Amino acid sequence: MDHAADAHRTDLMTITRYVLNEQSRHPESRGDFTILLNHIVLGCKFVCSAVNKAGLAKLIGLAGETNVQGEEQKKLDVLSNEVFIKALISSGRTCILVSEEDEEATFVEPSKRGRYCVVFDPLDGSSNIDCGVSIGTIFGIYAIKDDHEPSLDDVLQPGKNMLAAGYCMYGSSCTFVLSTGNGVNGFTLDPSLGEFILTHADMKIPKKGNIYSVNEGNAKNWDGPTARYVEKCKFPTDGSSSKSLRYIGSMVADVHRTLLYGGIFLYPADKKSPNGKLRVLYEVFPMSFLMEQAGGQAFTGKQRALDLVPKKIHERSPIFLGSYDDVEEIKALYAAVPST
Ligand code: AFP
Repeated sequence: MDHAADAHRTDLMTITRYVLNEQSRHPESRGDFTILLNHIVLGCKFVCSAVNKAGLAKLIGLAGETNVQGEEQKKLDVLSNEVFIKALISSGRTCILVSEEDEEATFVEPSKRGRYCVVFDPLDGSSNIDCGVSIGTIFGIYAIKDDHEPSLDDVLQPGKNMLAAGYCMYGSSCTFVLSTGNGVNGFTLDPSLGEFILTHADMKIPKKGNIYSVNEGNAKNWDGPTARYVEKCKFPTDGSSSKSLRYIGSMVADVHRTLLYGGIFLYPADKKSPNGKLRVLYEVFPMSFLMEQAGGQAFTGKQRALDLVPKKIHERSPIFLGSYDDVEEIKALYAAVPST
């Protein structure tokens, strides 16, 4: 009997234990971050359970529909948003919340305030819910600058100032990927325990990949560098093999695959959407933070994505992220174009 392997299987590193271990490296820490993260994890467990039984519970459908009891049914993304907002406020550790679902930021009332700002998309990829494709929650965490009245400036900060970022993917298993600025770790929900267990320690993205991921239906509106890059993926001129195309249309799933297998994910600007589609605060920044922490890169077409300073909470930006070498190639193509 392999007692060493057995001990490994019985010594479970839960996400809470992992964050507590991290906390012990900061003697000044009071455990606030651990508490906040526990509330985010709770929200993810709720959404995971709701996504799993969505068909059964008739959660899928238009907001405002009524069920047989005459109660208003909520769309899964609306419901997820409510769960996260309530979980985050009740943590007592947040002061500003920015959600994809809410036009305005939520300022937590003074009696329940803490020092963290959370930017999040409670259920990204929701147009995929009805066909059972993987969807996810994305979040980023900032701390307020000093002891002052919180203001929007506390969240309109470059992504490099985030303290932590992550996502939870509701797929064939429920996977929580987290970085607190010290590498990237992946945890998988063990439904029998109700706990996220460390399954992907110190994730590193391959330096170069052979997959590109983009909505090619937008090709007629792309700019020159994006069009040239995708052409090179399909018809390489340096003797290398063509890359494979994989595109789910659900950012969490596309980025998760990119992180594990390598390659590049692109949501570029185009003639119809000069700023691309994806939102800076709760899509571009958290995913760029994770990519950099895993050894990859994230680029907007003009600059390092994490250097961007958003002016509005729902601002959009083009994004190219993934394996270091693949992003380097697209950077070179943009650098070759004289700026206008
Ligand atoms: P939905 O939430 O409307 O499904 O949008 C998902 C998303 O924001 C992101 O998860 C995808 O990467 C991207 O949009 C897909 O956009 P296209 O449908 O334009 O390819």
